[in-house]
Amino acid sequence: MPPPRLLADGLTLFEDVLPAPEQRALLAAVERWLSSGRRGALAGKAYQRPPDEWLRSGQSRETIQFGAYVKCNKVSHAAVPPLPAELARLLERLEAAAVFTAAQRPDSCCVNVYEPGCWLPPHVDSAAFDRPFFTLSLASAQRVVFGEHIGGERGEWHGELSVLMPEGSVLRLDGLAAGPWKHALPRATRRRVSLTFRKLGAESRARFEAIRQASAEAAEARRARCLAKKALRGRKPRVVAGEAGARLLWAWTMREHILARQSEVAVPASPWERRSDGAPGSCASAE
Ligand SMILES: O=C(O)CCC(=O)C(=O)O
Repeated sequence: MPPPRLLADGLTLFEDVLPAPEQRALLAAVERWLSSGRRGALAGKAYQRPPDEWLRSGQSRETIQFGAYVKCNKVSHAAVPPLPAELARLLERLEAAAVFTAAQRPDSCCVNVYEPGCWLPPHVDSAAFDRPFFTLSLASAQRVVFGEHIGGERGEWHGELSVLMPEGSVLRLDGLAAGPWKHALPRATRRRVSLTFRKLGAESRARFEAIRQASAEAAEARRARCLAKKALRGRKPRVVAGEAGARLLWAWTMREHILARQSEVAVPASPWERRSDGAPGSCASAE
């Protein structure tokens, strides 16, 4: 691996980090995730396709997100799967190659799939992510434009610096290069896949965890109330695991108990005795 090249403040290019056979293996994994995502088989919001309107103009790309969910450069608590084994192994390799230190090790990845003509507008990555962050390039070598002011429109960008990202290379963004400098992706000339690795800041991670936990508890409580209502209406209970199951069993047992007590204390129904004048009353043997 050649020595890293410092291109500007905080901007470092690591070339030939991943040999060709490993690039192919990673691309094959991306294709598997992509086809699962397209048929709705990836958990949570892991797979995202840009709106048709954006696709028509070439803006954006298909994404698969692990570890953190980002939409329009905003990070939210929405659930996505954790980093898969393939990416955990890749991170070990990048750490061994001194692309980052153990303390900087990313915990999320956005896999970007750009078809020819796709581009990204100038932006600074969300401040919810620690610096530095890293992008591994696969499938074709494309450019990224950096600058405090990036001019142009719809994928025709110009700025202070234009960097070619070869296949198998990693670009590390830190310092000025990670903000306030922006970066933008010009229209891809060929299909390109990139993996952006970032570490969610501790404060954001704790906040998102707390939101997820509270909403899981609220959903569980709603489910338990719903099951209990059904049981009290006399629906036969199914065996349900966990707290919801225990509540359901309790509701059903209470219902059975109340019904049993009712039948013990109720006076058996008897036909009214008939009076001799035919009116309901005292004498049953009128005929
Ligand atoms: O694909 C790349 O090289 C960069 C992607 C990017 O800027 C982003 O996901 O915010």
